[in-house]
Amino acid sequence: MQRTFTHLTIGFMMCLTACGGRSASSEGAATPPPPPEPPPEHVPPPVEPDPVAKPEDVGVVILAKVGFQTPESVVHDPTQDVYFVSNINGSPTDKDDNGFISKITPSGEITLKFIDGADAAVQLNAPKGLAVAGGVLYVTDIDRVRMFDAKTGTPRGDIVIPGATFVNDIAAGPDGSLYVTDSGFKPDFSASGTDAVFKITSGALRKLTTEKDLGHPNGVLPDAGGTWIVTFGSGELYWVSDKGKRESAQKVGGQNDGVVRLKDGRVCVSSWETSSVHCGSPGGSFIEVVTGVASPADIGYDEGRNRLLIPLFSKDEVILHDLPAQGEAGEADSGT
Ligand SMILES: [Ca+2]
Ligand SMILES: [Ca+2]
Repeated sequence: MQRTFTHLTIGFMMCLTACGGRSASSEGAATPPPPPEPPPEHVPPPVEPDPVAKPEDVGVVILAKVGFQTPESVVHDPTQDVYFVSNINGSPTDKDDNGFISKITPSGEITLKFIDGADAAVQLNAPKGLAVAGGVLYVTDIDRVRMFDAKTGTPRGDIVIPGATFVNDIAAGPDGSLYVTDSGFKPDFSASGTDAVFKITSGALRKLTTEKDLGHPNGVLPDAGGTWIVTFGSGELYWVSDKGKRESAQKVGGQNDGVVRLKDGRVCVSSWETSSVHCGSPGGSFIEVVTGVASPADIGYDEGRNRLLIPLFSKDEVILHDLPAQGEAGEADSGT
């Protein structure tokens, strides 16, 4: 495995130097800090023709071959102005305690194992959804939500979700409560029947809806009174109110994973089926704003920079993808 710290930029070169993040080895053993890496190399884009960039793009940075292992989610912590990346490292359902959380600065400097399951004090199996609220980094992990100090990475306990099989995304709502999905998968990805949307308020867990077939809910985007959900199974976007009512369902993409809201109000959904990020308004049409991104998992959004944060689950890469400024937005694509 190549250990070079590689910075691939397409389009406008925006990642500067100083990308001296540690490129720690992938197999997450309890290793001492690795010896200093050779100087970072800037290499031209290799043969891989990912057509993620378009001339209209302000900037696209691909963080590749830096040690990510099955990255599932990227979230922006606006307080510290850093991005966190969850790395499942292995199967999404294995309790192997080798998961880790990376920390990235907006210019691309990486602390690969900011939080590491290999540390004796840290339990992390298959970290997926991430949320930052009140100085706490929330991390979903198969059947629970783990909490860490967002500044230091120190563990702060966990919230068990009884019976859950595949706890996936998490996000904080405007009232400070947390919304969490269980995608309802067994290790072989057959249905476990535990599909659910939960709301956690002051540590108390409540199942929002008792409906059986929720289409394998994945990404969550809370708003006042409930949350938008995107589904991996049925390829939908729908709203679940705090009263448990499911409404406003529509098809978007397919095999949907993450969902964020842009500062211009549009909602963006990542789709494995189309290898794209689709943006639009619920109830209206959606267009592909970013294309050619294979296995785009739980996307994040840096509002200040109007930047999508896209983990490529199967490629061990993270893309920092600036969007066109407001007013000239969105039509950068044929929208097939
Ligand atoms: Ca793991
Ligand atoms: Ca997800």
